[in-house]
Amino acid sequence: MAKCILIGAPIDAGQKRPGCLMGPAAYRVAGLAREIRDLGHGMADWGDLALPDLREVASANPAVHSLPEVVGWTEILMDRVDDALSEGGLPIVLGGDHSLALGSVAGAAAHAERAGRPLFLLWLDAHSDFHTPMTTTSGNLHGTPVAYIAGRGGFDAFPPFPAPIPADRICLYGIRSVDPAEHAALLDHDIAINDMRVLDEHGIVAPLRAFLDRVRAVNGMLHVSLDVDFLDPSIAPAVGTTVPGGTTFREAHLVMELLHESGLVTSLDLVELNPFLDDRGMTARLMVDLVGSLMGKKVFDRPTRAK
Ligand code: B3U
Ligand code: MN
Ligand code: MN
Repeated sequence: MAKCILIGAPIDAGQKRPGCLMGPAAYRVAGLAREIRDLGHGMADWGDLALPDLREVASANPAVHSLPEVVGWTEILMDRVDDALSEGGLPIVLGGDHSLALGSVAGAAAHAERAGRPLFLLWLDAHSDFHTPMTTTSGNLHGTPVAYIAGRGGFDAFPPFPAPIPADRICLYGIRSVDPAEHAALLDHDIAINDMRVLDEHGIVAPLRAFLDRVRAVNGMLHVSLDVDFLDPSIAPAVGTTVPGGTTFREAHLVMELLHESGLVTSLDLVELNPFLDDRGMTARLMVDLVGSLMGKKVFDRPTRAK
């Protein structure tokens, strides 16, 4: 059984639409802690983090906004996620927009480095989030974490990423929106890009199993970053950047069930939920249900498929 630790990260500085900072509260209202506890896991809620005092940091790209805030969140999240892992916990970071992953994955990487284990990253998202602060045209830093994690340049204002994750340990899954600058940079990196073309042809299971096999083969740690827009907007409307053609309810649950069966997940982000845009809490509830599947909820409890 896991010891889950909820870490609220009410951050919306990584994009421009207000509302994401209500995310942690919505997960609590939707019963996330109860869902986890009812499955027999340990559960601690560390409450919501507060933004530390901000430092002056300049951006060379005038489009970038809220850089001091995002740097501040990165520093605090890095420490807290590292702390949670050091206590033997499974940190679940409640966002907040996706810029929080700059800090959560950095914390997981710091811990993995000390533990002498390789860290892998599964990015469940419509977007590749592979901009640097120099290439983004929207100026929204929620579009940059994968580049930071992979060790790309342009992040001078941020703490140096502890042990960047080699491209072949990163798996993008559900991708259907990539900007030209991201596309060009991705061509230079050996990152597994499971866009919708790949998932439509091979199905949702095979590419994920292949990645999980690689994590297992080297006793890796696995950070999963789940962006609400991984899901189709018809079932998950509470997100600022809806992209049609996302994963269905059943596909998303299957992904979570496979992750549970793998036993490999060591940290998790839930990001981009904007409760202000939700329809009677349906997106918050779906995200909680998906965490349930990730933590072992089953319709029928058959012996785990040997793998
Ligand atoms: N690539 C675009 C759009 C985007 C990225 N991540 C989200 N949206 N959620 C950008 O602004 O960087
Ligand atoms: Mn994202
Ligand atoms: Mn996204």
